[in-house]
Amino acid sequence: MNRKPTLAVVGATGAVGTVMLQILSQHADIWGEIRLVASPRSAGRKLAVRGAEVEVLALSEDVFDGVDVAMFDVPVDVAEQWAPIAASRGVVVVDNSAAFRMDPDVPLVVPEVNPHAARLRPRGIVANPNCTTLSMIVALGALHAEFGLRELIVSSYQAVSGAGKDGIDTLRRQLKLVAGSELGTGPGDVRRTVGDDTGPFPEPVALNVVPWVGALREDGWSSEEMKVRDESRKILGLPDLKVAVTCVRVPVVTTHSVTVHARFEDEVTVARAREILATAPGVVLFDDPAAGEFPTPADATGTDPTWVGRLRRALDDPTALEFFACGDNLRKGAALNTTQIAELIAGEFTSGG
Ligand code: 2RA
Repeated sequence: MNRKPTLAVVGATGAVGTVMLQILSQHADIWGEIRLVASPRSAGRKLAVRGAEVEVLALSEDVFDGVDVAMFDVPVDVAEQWAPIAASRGVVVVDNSAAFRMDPDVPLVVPEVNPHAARLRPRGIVANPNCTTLSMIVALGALHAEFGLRELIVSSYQAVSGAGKDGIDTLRRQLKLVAGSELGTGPGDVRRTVGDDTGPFPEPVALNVVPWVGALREDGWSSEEMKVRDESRKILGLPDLKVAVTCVRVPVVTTHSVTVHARFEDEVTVARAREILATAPGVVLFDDPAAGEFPTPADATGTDPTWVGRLRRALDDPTALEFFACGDNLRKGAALNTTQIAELIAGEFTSGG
């Protein structure tokens, strides 16, 4: 087969779907038709992609006729129902929900780390990792390939857009309420001012940090922490990797950050780690504290790479590295990685592979 494949974007009107259309418009135009799909409520709307207005179609079985690859960004229950329907009609589904990530018959793919995994997809579905995993895994994968990862300790600093539009609206509403005040000096003063409606967060997020992301799992762990652990193990092919994660929400609109303590098989040097990160595809090493240079979400937002800084060897363990990484949770953390996977699969159509 050697033709331009047809792509469907399912969930085209959402926050991540919108970024997918921007990325498709910026990347090399490898697709034939691009079909936009959303819930019946959004059908009939027109959205711009590749410089043209395209009408949004309602999700149905027929909408997948003639489609080769579909990128899904929909809630878990919608993905659980519709991804297998699309796959049964011959479509390769690239799904950005948590529905299939840990299914042993569904590869979990980061094109810079394990692109080969996308070739073997017994269910016709490829999963895109969670945005927090994606904020570090490209850098970590490059270091693992050289040094052999043995243990991972991660703390996240997650943007409110990870909780969707409601998360962004909540932060903006709370920031208006606390702006220009003397709040943050007495116990409970922020909480009293923002009120009981804390949106999708369990505590006020303005002038605060909230050590909780996701739902409660066994023994006090959160679902988000379990995702980072399980997904890192699967992507790196290290099912027994020791992982400890603490996920924290911070008053940042876009771009998740993480601090990482990574322990490797043998002694590591910062010089070699710098070489690896400086040349790793998808990574930008921005690390010169003497010159005041390290990445922050304010600068990483809207960009594609994983930004890495504060690279040090652990003071008390010559086999371990410490670093800070951040990446746009809506781009590499969602729309970009999903699009990269779809483009990888598109190559099978255009190269006859
Ligand atoms: C969050 N990572 O930031 C989640 C979204 N998948 O809430």
